[in-house]
Amino acid sequence: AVCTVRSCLKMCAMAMNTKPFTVFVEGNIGSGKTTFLEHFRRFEDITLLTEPVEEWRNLKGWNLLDLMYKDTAKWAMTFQSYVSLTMLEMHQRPTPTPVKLMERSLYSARHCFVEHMMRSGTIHPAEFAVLDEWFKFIMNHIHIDADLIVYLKTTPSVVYERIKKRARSEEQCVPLSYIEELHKLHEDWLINRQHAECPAPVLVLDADLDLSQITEEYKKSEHQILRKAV
Ligand code: DCP
Repeated sequence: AVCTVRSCLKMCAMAMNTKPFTVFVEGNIGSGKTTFLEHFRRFEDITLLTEPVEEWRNLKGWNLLDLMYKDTAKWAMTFQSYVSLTMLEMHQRPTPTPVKLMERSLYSARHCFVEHMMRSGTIHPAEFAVLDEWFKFIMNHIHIDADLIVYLKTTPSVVYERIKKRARSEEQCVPLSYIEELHKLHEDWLINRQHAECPAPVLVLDADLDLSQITEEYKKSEHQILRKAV
C-alpha cells in the first residue's frame, strides 16, 4: 500500500499509543446527532461511531426499541441493559484515527434515559438498582475516554415536530411531555451540572436551526474537534 508522509505520521502517533481525542455528541431525541456526525464524514482523521439503533431494532430478529415503546413497563429494563452493552462496546472499540466522534454515551443512557425511567416509576426500584450497579461498576473498573461533549441544545417543541416528521415507526406514540422531561434531564446533566459524572467540557450548539443554517453552527465545533487531529 502507498504510504504518504501524513499517513505515516498518523501510524507513528498510533504506534506511540496515543489515545484518540474522544468526543460524545449528545442531545434530545431528534436534535440532529446523526446529521452532526455526517458533517464530519469529510475529515479523514475522524472515526465516526453512530449510535447502534439498528442493533436495538434487530437483536436476533427482535426489535427491542419497538418492544420498549409498546410495553415500556415490561421491556424498559431489557432495552436499557442492551443499550448499555452496545454503548460500552463503542467506548471500547479501538480507533485507527486521532479523533473518535461518538453518538451518545453510557452517561446519557444513565443520566437521561434510565434516570427518567426511575423517576417516572416505569422501572421497578429493584430494576433501577441493577442498572445503576452495572453503571457504577463500569465507571469504577473500566476506563472510558472522554475529552469533549458536544451538546446539541434544542427546544422540546422543535424536536417534537421533527420526530413526528421523520416518523420512525417505533416513536409514533412518543408524547411531548416525554421530550420535555428528557430535555430537562439533559440540561440538568450538561448545563446545571447536577450529576458528578459530567466527564468532559461541554460545547453547546444551537440545534434548533433548520438544515439550511445548521452547517454554520456545526462549523463552530470543527476547531475544537479537529485541533486534536495529527
Ligand atoms: N433511546 C432510549 N434510551 C437510550 C438511548 C436512546 O430509549 N439510552 C431511544 C430514544 C429514541 C431512540 O432510542 O427513540 C434513538 O434516540 P437518540 O436520541 O439516541 O437518537 P436519534 O436517532 O433520535 O438522534 P438524532 O435524531 O439526534 O440523530
